[in-house]
Amino acid sequence: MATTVRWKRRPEGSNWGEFGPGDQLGRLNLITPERVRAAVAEVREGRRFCLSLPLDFPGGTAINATRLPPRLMPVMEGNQPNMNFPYSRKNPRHRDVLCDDQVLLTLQYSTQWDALAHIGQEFDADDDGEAEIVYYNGFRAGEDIAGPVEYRPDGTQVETGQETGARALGVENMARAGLQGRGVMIDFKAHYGEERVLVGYDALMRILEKDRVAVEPGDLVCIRTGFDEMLLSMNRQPDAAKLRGSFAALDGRDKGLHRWITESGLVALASDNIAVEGTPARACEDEHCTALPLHELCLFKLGVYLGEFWHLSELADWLRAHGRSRFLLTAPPLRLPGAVGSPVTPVATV
Ligand code: UVW
Repeated sequence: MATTVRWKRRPEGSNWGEFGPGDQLGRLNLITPERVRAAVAEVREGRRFCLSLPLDFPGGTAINATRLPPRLMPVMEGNQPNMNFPYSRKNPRHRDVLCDDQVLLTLQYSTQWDALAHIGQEFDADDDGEAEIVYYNGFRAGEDIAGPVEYRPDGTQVETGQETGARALGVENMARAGLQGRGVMIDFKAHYGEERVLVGYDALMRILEKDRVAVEPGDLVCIRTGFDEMLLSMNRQPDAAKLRGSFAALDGRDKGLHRWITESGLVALASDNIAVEGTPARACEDEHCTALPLHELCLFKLGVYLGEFWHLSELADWLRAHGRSRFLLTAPPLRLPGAVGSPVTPVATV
């Protein structure tokens, strides 16, 4: 990968270039060996929590019509499915039995990470007066993030003949970095119960102060809203309207919150809900405004990762009962080259 600067203008409030012109890791650069040692020092009991939902949750397509539940299938050998396949069929002396499967998996259906290639913007990074599609640190649609069609500014689309995949900013970068660090839990449910509220900077600061939670550079911040418990109770038949109308979520349009995310040095925001930020975002009066303001700030401007549909309730309850908020978090995504998001089975150790 060339290390020339890819942009002449960078978005206001972005940190593009601060980790180098070819940087693809973003804030993961802040998880130094010293910070991993600090995370490991949070392990006192040796107890572990699985922070993933079963990957067939939420269930169906009511939450997102374009993301499908995983479909398991046997690997086929000719027309013969390799499930409970007796080797004796091939060689009567063999007694082995084989199961071998494959899956059709929407990578962001359930507990997931968004990679930095997940959300870009139409932005004039080369300062020629016209916006082009760019991603974190100026990586480009087409050259770096490839898809089957090019969406042109005049509203047309043409086939590219390219294979789909992120040649930069893909999820494999997070995996190769060995994503592990200090998790910090912020418990909205303990303060708001099931009430639907958008939490901005002021309210967040009150919660941090009340619960004595400190967020430091390099931290992986988890926000428990209560969404996961309700979702699990719906047992794969989610009532999308009820879920969307319940629980506190971050107010993505709150400028104070943006400042805090920028200045805190946090590396990731993971939540048990659909999008970390409340969706749809509050109405915006500007001519151009982003539909997903925290996605824009985090993935596009700062190289901060977003985790969604995490299963946080058991850990959050345990931490609160023990007067703690910090833990060791180990959460590498799949090392799947070119993917823009990934299922993850995060493990918290306390
Ligand atoms: C979108 O819905 C676009 O993304 P996410 O899954 O990150 O919320």
